[in-house]
Amino acid sequence: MVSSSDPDVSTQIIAQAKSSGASLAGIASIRSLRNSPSHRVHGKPVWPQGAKSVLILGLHHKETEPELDWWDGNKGSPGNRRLINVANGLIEWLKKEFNSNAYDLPYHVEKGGIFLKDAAVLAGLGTIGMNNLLITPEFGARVRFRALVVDRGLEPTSPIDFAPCESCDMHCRQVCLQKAFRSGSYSRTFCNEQMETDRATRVIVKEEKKDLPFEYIKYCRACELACPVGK
Ligand code: B12
Repeated sequence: MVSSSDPDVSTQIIAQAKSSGASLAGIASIRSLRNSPSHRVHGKPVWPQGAKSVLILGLHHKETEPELDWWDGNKGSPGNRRLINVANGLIEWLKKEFNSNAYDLPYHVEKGGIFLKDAAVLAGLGTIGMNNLLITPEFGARVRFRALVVDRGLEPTSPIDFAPCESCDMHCRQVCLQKAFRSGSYSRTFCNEQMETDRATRVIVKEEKKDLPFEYIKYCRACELACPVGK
């Protein structure tokens, strides 16, 4: 019989996630996530009953496909909807293959979601960079995340030894329109001012295009797109 923490099970799950459309996937234990910096400092979500593992999915948001990132209020953005579809397919697959229950977590922490960057670090997808974003070896910071919790103790994928910012002259910080790193670390308040400007200058389109709404917000990605990793 295959044990649920068998590394082979985790390998199969990650392979299935990638073949369903995720660019990256990894696994962390709920126990490690409960103790991660953001969950320790900013309160603990109410985890679905029986949750033992987190499956974190990443989608590459290529610079050449900016529309993946445009927010329209209909479950976020086209990229987020893609991730939701991958997550829903995996929920069915996990039930069928391993008789495991999995739940797709909301995006927002205040609605029961988790801190996705913490989960991605713990699952070994990358490291927190000088732009305050999760930097992956493959795609730099140009990745968006979604998470599922699973009611089985799956073998985690471990954090990686990856420090790309050590030898970088921090283009990410130089391009920030709000100088949000002026104190030497990331300021949520200054960054959020840009997000508010972006909301106020939302795009209203006249012509309908596939999977794109009439109105959407192009949130700033300057610190993300300036990152040379994975280019
Ligand atoms: C609220 C929010 C915002 C707010 C506030 C951001 C903030 N960092 O405080 C605003 C609106 C300003 C914002 C802006 C942006 N956001 Co935002 N945001 C979120 C959201 C919903 C929650 C993040 C949060 O509140 N974190 C808590 C704060 C305190 O954490 P923090 O500043 O990141 O610092 C923590 C980590 O660095 C961590 N940490 C540090 N070192 C280590 C080491 C280890 C081992 C571990 C485990 C953790 C860890 O501990 C710190 C303290 O808690 C997440 C989605 C989610 N559910 O997670 C997306 C998310 C973080 N945002 C994302 C993005 C892309 C952006 C923007 C580029 C805008 C855009 N185009 O989407 C900017 C970039 C800002 C930046 N440079 O950080 C992505 C990040 C992807 C990535 N590659 O990292 C996320 C994950 C959403 C997604 N779709 O995947 N965001």
